[in-house]
Amino acid sequence: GVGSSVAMPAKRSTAKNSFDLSDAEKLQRLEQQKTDKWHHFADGEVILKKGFVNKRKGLFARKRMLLLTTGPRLIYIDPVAMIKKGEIPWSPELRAEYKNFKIFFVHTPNRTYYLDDPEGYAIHWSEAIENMRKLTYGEGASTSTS
Ligand code: 4IP
Repeated sequence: GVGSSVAMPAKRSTAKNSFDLSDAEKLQRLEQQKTDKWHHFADGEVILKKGFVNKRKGLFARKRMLLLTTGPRLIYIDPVAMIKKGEIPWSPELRAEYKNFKIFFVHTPNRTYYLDDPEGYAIHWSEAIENMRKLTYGEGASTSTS
């Protein structure tokens, strides 16, 4: 009958990476995400990666929860006050740079964000952000000027 074929989610064999979610996958993940304490900061988008980072500005670093969501968006939250503090603005010029195990940068036209992952997975962050950039804007976007 037709019943079984209707329930089959579209297989995305052309997906460039794990962030390229089908509509069905997105709905499923949003449903699962409702119990996540960071869900309401994600503005209805799927959280693709999250973790604590120290964001340095001037002399001091502030501990923030960083969310990479579909959209794409990069949202940072004060985990003590549980309030959103800001967003790293996406554009084709955004570029993530891995410095060492703990440190990575997110370059934007108006600012470079200095971030550190105390767990030492800075490379995962920079790769995730770069993957999202390529998925959103294409491989050719934002070629390095350095
Ligand atoms: C603040 O320093 C925090 O680092 C802010 O980060 C930062 O804002 C401020 O920069 C900076 O002055 P103090 O906490 O020592 O005052 P957060 O917003 O995460 O709390 P952003 O959001 O821009 O990094 P300014 O220049 O944006 O105000």
